[in-house]
Amino acid sequence: MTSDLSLQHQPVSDFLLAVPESTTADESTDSPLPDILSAEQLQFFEENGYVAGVRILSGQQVSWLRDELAELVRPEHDGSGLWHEYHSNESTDPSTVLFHALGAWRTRPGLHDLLWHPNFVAAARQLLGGPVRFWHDQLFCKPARHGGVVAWHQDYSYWRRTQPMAHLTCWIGLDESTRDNGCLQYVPGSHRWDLLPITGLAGDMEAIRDVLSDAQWDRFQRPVAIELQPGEAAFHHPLLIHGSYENRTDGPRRAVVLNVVRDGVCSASDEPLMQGIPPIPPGQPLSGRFFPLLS
Ligand SMILES: O=C(O)CCC(=O)C(=O)O
Repeated sequence: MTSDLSLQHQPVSDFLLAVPESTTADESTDSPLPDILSAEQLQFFEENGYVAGVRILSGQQVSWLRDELAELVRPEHDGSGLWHEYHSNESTDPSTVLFHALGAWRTRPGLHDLLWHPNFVAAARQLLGGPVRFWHDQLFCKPARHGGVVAWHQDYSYWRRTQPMAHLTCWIGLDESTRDNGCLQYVPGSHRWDLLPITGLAGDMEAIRDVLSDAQWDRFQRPVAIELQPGEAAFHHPLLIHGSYENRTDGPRRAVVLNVVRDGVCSASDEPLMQGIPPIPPGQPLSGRFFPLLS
């Protein structure tokens, strides 16, 4: 029987031992981890709302996570009671499939230890400008040939129950991600737009159009396709509009997403922040078993 790894706030396996060398390490700051993003990358994030092509995982680590994921997509897997959300197909169209689940770090050692990956934590700390606290993880998998879309959205539309907005998303590919297999697509600069309402995650790709001006919609004619090698990441701002098209290739498109906040972000809700965890009173900072401090 799988034990709940949310009780462990340090690595529990050898997953992190094979850490790839950072090519841009700058050890001149006094932060606990060396910086891995250059000043140019930070400036790019500021202007565009994202930075892509950041190496996080070694080849061995990619294989490790693929193996764990292969177990988790089977609905009857060991640990199936630990998820905050589990959708074998979140798509409204049964002929296209989007596997989407929250809570993987509780169920398998590699997916757990990934939270403490030094490359991830170092980059997140730079982008958030302070200590990094875990918010939640997500798995997004599109099977070969009939993988569904993730509709255009802003992440913070789903996260208003936490304030202030000091959140960050790290999308890590476990396959080569390409235009053909439904890689992430960004609308650069849209992180400067207002917060938009939720218009759906896995149905109509263009549902967001209803809440946009014509000038905003015009920007969707020029999205940027984020093509990545396995183990590379893209980080994005909580207001950046992003989505992804179908997977029409013969291979899967799998990704692990880590969502974090700057330490000090608070609950803004009387309700549980996620299914299966106790509520945190409004105004109280995220902390405790389900929200470990990572740096
Ligand atoms: O994996 C995808 O295609 C979408 C991921 C996403 O929406 C996110 O990381 O916020």
